[in-house]
Amino acid sequence: MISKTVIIVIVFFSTSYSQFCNNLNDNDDLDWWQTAVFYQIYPRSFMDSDGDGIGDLKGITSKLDHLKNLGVSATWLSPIFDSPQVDQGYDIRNYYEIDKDYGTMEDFKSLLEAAKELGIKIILDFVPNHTSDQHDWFLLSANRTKGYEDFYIWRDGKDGDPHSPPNNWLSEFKGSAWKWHEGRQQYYFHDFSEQQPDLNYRNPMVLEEMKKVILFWLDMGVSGFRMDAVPFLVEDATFADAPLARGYTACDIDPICLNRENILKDRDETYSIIYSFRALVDDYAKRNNLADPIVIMTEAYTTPENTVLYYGSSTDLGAHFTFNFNLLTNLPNSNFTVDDIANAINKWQVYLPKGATSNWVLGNHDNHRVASRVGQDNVDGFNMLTALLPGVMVTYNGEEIGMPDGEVTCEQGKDPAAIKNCSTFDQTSRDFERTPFQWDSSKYAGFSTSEPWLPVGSSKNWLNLAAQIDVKSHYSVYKDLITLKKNFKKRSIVDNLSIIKVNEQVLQVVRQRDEADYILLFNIGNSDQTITFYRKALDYEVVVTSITSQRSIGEKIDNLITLKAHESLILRSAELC
Ligand SMILES: *[C@@H]1O[C@H](CO)[C@@H](O)[C@H](O)[C@H]1NC(C)=O
Ligand SMILES: *[C@@H]1O[C@H](CO)[C@@H](O)[C@H](O)[C@H]1NC(C)=O
Ligand SMILES: CC(=O)N[C@H]1CO[C@H](CO)[C@@H](O)[C@@H]1O
Ligand SMILES: CC(=O)N[C@H]1CO[C@H](CO)[C@@H](O)[C@@H]1O
Ligand SMILES: [Ca+2]
Ligand SMILES: [Ca+2]
Repeated sequence: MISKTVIIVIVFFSTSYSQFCNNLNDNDDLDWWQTAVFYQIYPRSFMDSDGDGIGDLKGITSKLDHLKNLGVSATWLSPIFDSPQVDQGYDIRNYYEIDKDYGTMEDFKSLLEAAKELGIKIILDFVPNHTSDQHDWFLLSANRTKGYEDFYIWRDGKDGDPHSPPNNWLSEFKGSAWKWHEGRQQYYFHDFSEQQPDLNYRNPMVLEEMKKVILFWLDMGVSGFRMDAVPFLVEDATFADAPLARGYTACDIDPICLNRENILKDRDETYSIIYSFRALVDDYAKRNNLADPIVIMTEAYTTPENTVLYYGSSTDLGAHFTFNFNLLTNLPNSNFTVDDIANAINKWQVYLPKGATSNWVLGNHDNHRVASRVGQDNVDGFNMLTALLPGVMVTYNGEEIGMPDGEVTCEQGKDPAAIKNCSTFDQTSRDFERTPFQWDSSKYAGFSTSEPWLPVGSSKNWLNLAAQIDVKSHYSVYKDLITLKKNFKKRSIVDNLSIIKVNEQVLQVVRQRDEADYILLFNIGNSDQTITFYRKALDYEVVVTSITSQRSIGEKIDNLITLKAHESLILRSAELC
């Protein structure tokens, strides 16, 4: 029986497949990024080449073969620019220099070159909302140097009182978003830490400067940008207090108690800025006759309605894609259900503009790792899900081997927002998902020869890349998935997706394409499940299996099937074209 919570999008075709097959054109591939796997590297924790305990660019270069072996198309690097590292590089002091922790400009050029040889594109993290308080622009603005006075958002205290912030706005990192500056005798605004003053995008010079930054790195040879925290680019110009969010009677620490929409975030001006960045990179690609487009991806934690605005329209193109965090935010702990997964997918599909490229994010350096959120045994099923769903797949480094969170105490912690208050560190810290990559089981997990900046997770003894190379493992499953995903590069006339709740424990995803039907069967629970599942074609065979599965590749699958606890499978119908 099908429960009423089932969300089904099933389309029955009256037309035969062979009719579509006739129209197939071998050369009609999608653009490289539309079916790409973007692998996020957190440079500080990926690979340390010089034994100072901090990951670096030479370390990344030395591990590019890992990315090549995985088959990923591109990697985006969390910020590598000169920074006091108050917020792990999201506080940039100089957009044109590599931070000394990570190496030199020469190291970066070598990385680009080596990556290019392997066919891996490099995407940089672009942080437009704020700089470090040690950036030259801020120093010049603070002493009112001509031309820089309004580079940041400066205000007098309320009613001229230097001890009273201009209004009730709160920082994402808690507490007032205003910081008194002794030198300038004014407050400045900061959405994140007080060492990250917000740039003033109402000043056209700021936008011009940021465009120069983009062009500089394009000239260097990068393939695109991931744009950080974009909903926060512009604030309300009247500086009126933000109203309390529904259900709150007071608000002075956590910004969640303020209704920030249209005041502190998600303002219309924000989208135009992204559209202007898109126009800039398109123009660059055109002027330089680049074979491949330069890609922009935006990071926006906001409502689905607002998220999709970053895509823009046919007249105002925006981001190539904007991160879809639904699978992250809808499944916050191991207590998730099949409905939660189905809702997370459908919620996104509903809002995705027609013709836009979809994308699926399972993790990043701001959220607990997949294995810790959904359970180690479900890692393969979730990787299968994001590989099978249409569009871009985004992987945070370590998720390909199913790394769980590491263990970090408040004293060892580095996350600025969390270490402020040790009593809530366990709930708020982002350090757990930032522990070093587990290359092997040695003392420092093959990451470094000395004590790493964050402790190595205890799971390295049984969970590390070396142990997964030649055996059936999360790693081998992930590689199989990327191989499978290459099938989706070709444009397909039919590309229909159905998300089906088979029962409380089993999710089915059907993707019907010209060449074949693909089916994911995913048992998220602890017990075996015998099911019958929706199928259109007659013959299905197994193409990818989870490590919890005992089935072999090529095995034919009957209508009636018993899935082991946490077993997940991708099936493929017989070749249709
Ligand atoms: C203002 O600050 C800049 C940067 O620190 C410095 O170079 C300049 O000399 C300062 N100007 C004045 C008038 O203090
Ligand atoms: C898990 O879900 C059940 C039922 O909805 C709920 O009672 C329980 O509190 C949840 N546990 C956690 C850890 O969220
Ligand atoms: C996922 C991500 O990159 N989050 C970043 C968003 O921006 C703030 C401020 O720059 C960072 O602290 C987060 O790490
Ligand atoms: C529900 C759905 O997405 N149906 C689509 C299935 O694929 C055909 C061909 O691409 C579309 O025309 C339908 O809209
Ligand atoms: Ca180092
Ligand atoms: Ca801002």
